[in-house]
Amino acid sequence: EYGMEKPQGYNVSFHYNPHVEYHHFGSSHPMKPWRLTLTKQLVLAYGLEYTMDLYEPRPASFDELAIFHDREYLTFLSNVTPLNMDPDDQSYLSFGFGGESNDCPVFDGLWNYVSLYSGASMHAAHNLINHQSNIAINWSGGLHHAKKNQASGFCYVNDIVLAIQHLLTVNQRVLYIDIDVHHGDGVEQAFESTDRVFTLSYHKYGYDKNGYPFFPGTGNITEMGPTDPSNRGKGHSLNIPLEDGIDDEQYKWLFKTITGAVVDKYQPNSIVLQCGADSLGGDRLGKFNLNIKAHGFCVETVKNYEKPLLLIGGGGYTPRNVARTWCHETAVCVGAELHNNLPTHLPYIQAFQGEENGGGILYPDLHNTKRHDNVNSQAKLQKLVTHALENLRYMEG
Ligand code: V1P
Ligand code: CA
Ligand code: ZN
Repeated sequence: EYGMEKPQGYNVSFHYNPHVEYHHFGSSHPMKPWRLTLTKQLVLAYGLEYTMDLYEPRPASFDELAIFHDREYLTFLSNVTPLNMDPDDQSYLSFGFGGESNDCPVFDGLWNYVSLYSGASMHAAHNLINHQSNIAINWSGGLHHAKKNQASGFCYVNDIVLAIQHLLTVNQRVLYIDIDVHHGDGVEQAFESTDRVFTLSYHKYGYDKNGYPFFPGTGNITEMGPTDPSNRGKGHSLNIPLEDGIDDEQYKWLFKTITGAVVDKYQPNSIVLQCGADSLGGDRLGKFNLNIKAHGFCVETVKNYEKPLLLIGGGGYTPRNVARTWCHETAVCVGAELHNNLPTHLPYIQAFQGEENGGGILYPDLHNTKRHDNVNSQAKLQKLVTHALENLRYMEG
């Protein structure tokens, strides 16, 4: 691979295997892979495919997934089907299936699905390693809750961990940033004992009025990884717990201040940004009030650090807004501005019409569409920033 001519100019690559979108978690399940169909259609309708290198990556193999995951877990995952599964089986439960909420259902083609989104993240990492891309995008990935031997929160295989492991074959330090409304616990845990990955997650944290924690219930500001001074991972996780209703200006300020400080201090060789779109206003599961351009501001900010960048998807449960956001962020990567009126030749345009506000446009006002009052006071956020910057001092030995 070395010795090859490095391509001229600035390259953005788009890694997408359309077979992912044919998988269904179940009709009442919030995770809808078809949001990826909408995303791809928007990207094409705006003509963004001419500004990027497009790849249709092959599915990852069992052995590739076993670089992070336990083989017993993968064997189970590759064999289980809706017809042969046994809800009373001990391994079924211990591998994270079943349970009251059934967050991780067994569905047809599950193994194919996990291999496809993981293959795309690994291929995107591969492109960064070979200097074929400055930014590599996989909107089908970002499944940050999966553990090495357990499915969790709609995530079965952790494509992010696999991609980072791949980057670590050539990069000394990788920075992982997570703007999904949920805590990126699986990635944090996977790298808790190394100083070669720094994990930074912004998320909602706290309890609802019935005393139930917001999923997954971890990620307070005091959680900074191992505390043992002999552990190399000490101080290499930073969590930014936020409350309901955070708005554009607050989030942008927090993101720029804290992420900037982490980049200055940690000096990563490459960056992985998980762009979960459930942090938008009006999300079916999320609690924040962000607009599309504020979410995209995070991508723009990270792009401006000028490091090899892997952009991946994640959560996002109001499909039309997921598609709008990821299309906008694809445009941010290639440096294009998109007109607000959706292209009239867009297939599935019905999905973007007939909304109370936002019908037929790319940038609807999402602020308070689900009426989550903003309970983040400026004083609390200021204290949070101070605490976060203090935490960064624990990074060195
Ligand atoms: O809150 C839970 C359960 C309750 N148990 C004690 C855990 N599960 C959440 C899972 C959210 C997963 C988010 C994934 C991601 O970070 C990355 C892709 O975005 C949950 C929720 C909720 N409102 O938090 N599961 C469901 N809703 C659910 C609803 C309908 C059918 C199946 C699951
Ligand atoms: Ca997050
Ligand atoms: Zn999420």
